[in-house]
Formats: sequence, structure tokens, C-alpha cells
Amino acid sequence: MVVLQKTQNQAMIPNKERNFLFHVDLDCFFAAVEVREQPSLKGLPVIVGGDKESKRGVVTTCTYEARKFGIHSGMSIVEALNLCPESICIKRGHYSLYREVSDSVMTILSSFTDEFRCASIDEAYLNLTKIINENFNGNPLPLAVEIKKEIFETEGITCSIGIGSNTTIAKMATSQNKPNGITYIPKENIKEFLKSLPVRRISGIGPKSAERLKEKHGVETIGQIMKLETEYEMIRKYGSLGKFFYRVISGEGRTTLKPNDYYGAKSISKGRTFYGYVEDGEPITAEKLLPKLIDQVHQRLTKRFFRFKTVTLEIKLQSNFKNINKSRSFLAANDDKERIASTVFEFLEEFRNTHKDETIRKVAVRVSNFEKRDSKQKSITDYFGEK
Ligand code: TTP
Ligand code: MG
Repeated sequence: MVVLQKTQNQAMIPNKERNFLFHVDLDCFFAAVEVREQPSLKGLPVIVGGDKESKRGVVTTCTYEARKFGIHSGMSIVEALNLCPESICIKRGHYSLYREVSDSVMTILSSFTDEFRCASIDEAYLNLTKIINENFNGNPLPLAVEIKKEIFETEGITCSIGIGSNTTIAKMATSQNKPNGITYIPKENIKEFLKSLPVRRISGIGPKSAERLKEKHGVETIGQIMKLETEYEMIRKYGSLGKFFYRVISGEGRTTLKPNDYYGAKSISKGRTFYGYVEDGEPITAEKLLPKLIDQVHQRLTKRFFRFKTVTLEIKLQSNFKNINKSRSFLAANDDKERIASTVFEFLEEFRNTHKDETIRKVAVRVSNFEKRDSKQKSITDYFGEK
């Protein structure tokens, strides 16, 4: 679903003067990964954290189906099960898998712009001002759709995206339309957007500050704060918070990002868990799946102008969920699809010879150790060129 909030004034502001800050947040992240791994859980109220038998623990996160019953992060399992006794509890989450998926998502996001900042395990900011003004005629929506598509195609999970003229508004916009939404708040719509929101939705206003504002001033919505017009009045009434409120309401905020230096695209990988999947009545095998994965990895590689030195085949065993990785590094960087294919199939054959009784649960192809062919900013055709 796309929520596009516009006013007639928008046409008056030249596109070149707009800033486009994106905030991307994965939907019910840990729970989404668990559902992806166990597709039979799809559509069910699933809770990560807590033990159904002993009724101990707290909800780390839960699917949107569980949220319909009022279950949320931080709630005790006892309370959650009272609200929805049929909930499925995953006692021990797969934390290393969440980290892997997060890294993969961050790699995708960081490939859209150098101005990228990872804010937590499942959220990041991107400054896409230049590319949107230069290549998308000031329309941020096609890029938001592309980002969602890449994440879904690669990791099989959804995210929500908020777009605003600064990071504060972008983050607030994300929560407006979750899960799987895109919300764009143009600068001239900020006041209208903020008016009905609870004060707590402003990033930086925690539950304690919100409680104090309610008790001391009877303030619950941002609209109530907006009744005061000047910065002076806001400071007089709310102290240092008043200065902060004035900035947010006036649309002032961070419009550039200091990138984290640890997220460049370090690898491109494409994998699939195929336990239980069948195609044309036949179980899917690694042999059948690999050409498709190799194609997808190669497409991403060339889209991003990367040349790899290392090829890896990752195999997860069904018997004990252990990963077996086989890698080979070449002296010279290249972007040759045949090289990926021959290396990967050689590794698979080796694996079949040495693990005759093992069933493969997941297979992934990874290329890494990059050199960039051309470091120019991506152009529109890199995203929407022929496939
Ligand atoms: P969030 O993005 O806050 O939550 P979420 O992704 O589960 O749900 P939403 O769709 O509302 O974004 O946090 C990301 C992950 O961080 C979440 O899946 C689980 C973990 N987490 C904790 O470990 N402890 C916590 O208190 C919270 C809130 C989240
Ligand atoms: Mg999230």
C-alpha cells in the first residue's frame, strides 16, 4: 500500500530544492525471519521469545497477526497468552540468522547510496536526494518500490519505508503505514501529518517524557503543542523540549548522513531454503536451483559494477543445521558468470561425494572480495535496465 500525502503547494516547490531522506525498517523482523524459515507459520500469531509451557519470558517481537490481539514487544508471555492462547511461541530465536539477514539487507541498502547509515539491526537511513532529483524527476516512490523489491527478492521479508525532508520526519513516516508500506511526507505537509500524532511518536520522546508532558501540561498529541506558534513560547512552556519541538514542527532536521564505515557492499549472495518445497511434483534439488541463484547473483553484480575475486557455495544440512562453506579466490577480479557456475558446481559435486547420506536444507551462492569497475553514481538504467 502506498500512502502519498501531497498538497497543491507541492507543485510550487522546484524538485531540485527537495531533500529525500529515507528510513527503512524491517517488519516484525525476528518473527518475519522465523516465518520465512518455517512457511507453515505464515498467517499465524507467532511470538519470538518466551516459553509457552512454563509461561516464562517476555515477547521480543511478534507477527502482525499476533499484534491484532494486542500483543507487543516487552509484554510478559503470561499476558500475551491470555490475549491469544493459540499463539505459537518460539522460545529460542535464531540470533545468528537474524544477524546474517540484517547484514544482507544492509548490504542491499548501502548499494543505493554512499550516504547510508545503519541505525539498528533492522533499520537504516539513506539520503537519496541527488539520485531522485537527477534521475527520477523528484519522485521518490519508484526507488522506494525498488528497495522493497530487492529486499523481498533476496531475503523473503518485507519492510516499511518512510520518506521525508529530514531523518526525523522520515522515521515518523515509516510507522505510519506498517507493515509493508511506503509513506512520503513532503515538506509542506509536515504540520498536517504531525497534528494528530501522539507526542511519543517523535523519536527521542520516551515513555517517561510523554507521561510527564501529559501530567504536567495535559499534552498528548503534537497538535496540542502546535497551538503555540513561536519558538519563544514553546521554550517558555516546555523548557529545552520546547526548542526540540519547534525544530521538528518547523521541518528542521538532519538532511545529510554521516555514513557508517563498516557497511559497504562486501558480498552479494542469493540463497534459498528448500526443505519441503516441490516443483512439478518433484522435490527441488540444489542442482536445479543453483543456475537460478547464479543468474540472480550475477545480475546484481553487474548492476552494481562490481568484480569479484571470491566465490563461495554455502550449504546448510538438514540433519543438524550446520553450514558447510566452500570458497575459492582468484588472483584477478572478474565478473564472469561462467566462472561462478563452474566453481559452484565443482563444489557441489565434491559435497555430494563426501556427504552421500546428507539432505541439503539450504543452498546459497556468494561472491565477495570486490573491486569496483566504475565508481560512478548509479544511473536510472542500473535499476530499471532490461532484465
Ligand atoms: P523493531 O523494529 O522495533 O520491531 P519489529 O521489527 O519486530 O517490528 P516492527 O514491524 O514494528 O518494526 O525491532 C527490530 C527487532 O529488534 C525485533 O524484531 C526484535 C528486536 N527487539 C528486541 O530484541 N528487543 C526489543 O525490545 C525490541 C523492541 C526489539
Ligand atoms: Mg522493525
